[in-house]
Amino acid sequence: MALSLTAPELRAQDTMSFTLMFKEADCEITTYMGYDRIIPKRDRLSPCGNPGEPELLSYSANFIIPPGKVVTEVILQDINMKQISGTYNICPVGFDSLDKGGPPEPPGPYVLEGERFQEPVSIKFRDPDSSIYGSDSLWPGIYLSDSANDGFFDGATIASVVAYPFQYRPLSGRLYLVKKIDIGLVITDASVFPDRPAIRADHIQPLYLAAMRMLVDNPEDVPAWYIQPASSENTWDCVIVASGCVLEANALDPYIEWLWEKGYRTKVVNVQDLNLGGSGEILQSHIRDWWRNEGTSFVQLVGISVGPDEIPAETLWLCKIDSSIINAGWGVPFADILYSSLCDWDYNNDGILGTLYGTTDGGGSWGIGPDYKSVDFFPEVFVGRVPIMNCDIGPSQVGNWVERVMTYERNPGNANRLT
Ligand SMILES: [Ca+2]
Ligand SMILES: [Ca+2]
Repeated sequence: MALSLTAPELRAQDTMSFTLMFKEADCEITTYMGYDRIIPKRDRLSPCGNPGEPELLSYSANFIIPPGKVVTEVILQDINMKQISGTYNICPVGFDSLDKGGPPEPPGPYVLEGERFQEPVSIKFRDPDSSIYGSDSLWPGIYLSDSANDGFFDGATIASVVAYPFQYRPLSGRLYLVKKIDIGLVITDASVFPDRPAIRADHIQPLYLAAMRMLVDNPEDVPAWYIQPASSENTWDCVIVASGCVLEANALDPYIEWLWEKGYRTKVVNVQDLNLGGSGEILQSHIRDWWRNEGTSFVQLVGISVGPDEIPAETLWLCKIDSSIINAGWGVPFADILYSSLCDWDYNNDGILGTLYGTTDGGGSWGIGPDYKSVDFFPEVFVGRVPIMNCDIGPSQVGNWVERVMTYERNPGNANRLT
């Protein structure tokens, strides 16, 4: 989709052009409790809006751009829109609110599959926002986010832009589909060049290439802008991090042998040798080093944090949170994504990781948090965790886990593509 820009032709600042296409088959319009709902049928198309607003869909467009570049401006170049036949009473956002006067809903998709909503008694809609529903102005009336987020996937720079392919006139019930959006991304030199892996085993690299092609809307540009690691047979494809007591009990040995049998060169690391002192950031820096220099693509963490010498479980302030959510019993979630997407999760260096929204004091701010700027969700390595509790019973728990995993992997039934 990019125009004729190739590496030597890119100037310090330039505009790359892309086109997004949408069709009616990308969604399904259903009725529910007297409203019409647009159900997404395409990856990266999801419900959007704030409670009370018409629930339309947004599309997260990802574009690979040249390494060492950054997007400074997003330009809407052209659109082609058509009306969808019929008239619609689009439902307001707020299906899973606790009640009309309750706390804001916890983060999560507003659209869930049918069964959750089959008990109307427990469901109360947010009131439709009368200033929107009483108007015939085009909603949302914007077609693109006005800026792009730059993230990194395996050393490639991915610019993410939000597109709004549905537009709605509430009073007359007219619904429109944006069939085509032409987007210009103004790019310039970034202040940092992304980290990227030096080496990787031949049998693993196709996984990353396929993921990259699925991730972006301009897969034809992947060969030009994705610098693939050098082929190597001197890699640690898989790293297992476990507590010394688990390793001493040899409970993982059959699993490690199985990984080698499958062709994954597997390194085993005793977490006590890493001197983490309870810091997830230090563990992340080790994983980043393995990914960058040793060809590591898979990390299996065995154990949860029961002390400073164990594998840390960090809480990340990923979601919109305020005191009413905390009072309602919604805590700050534990998340291992910092071991997977190897970006800086503490941009403002306050020791609190992943403050993407809100404030860490439980105050009422709903704005973008200080760590938002440096975070992306594109994983550089595949990370799993076996949540065993402690050394007293850990080895036997690991033994059970190993037995189940190997039984499944050897006899996956209809799920063999997942192993
Ligand atoms: Ca990343
Ligand atoms: Ca922080």
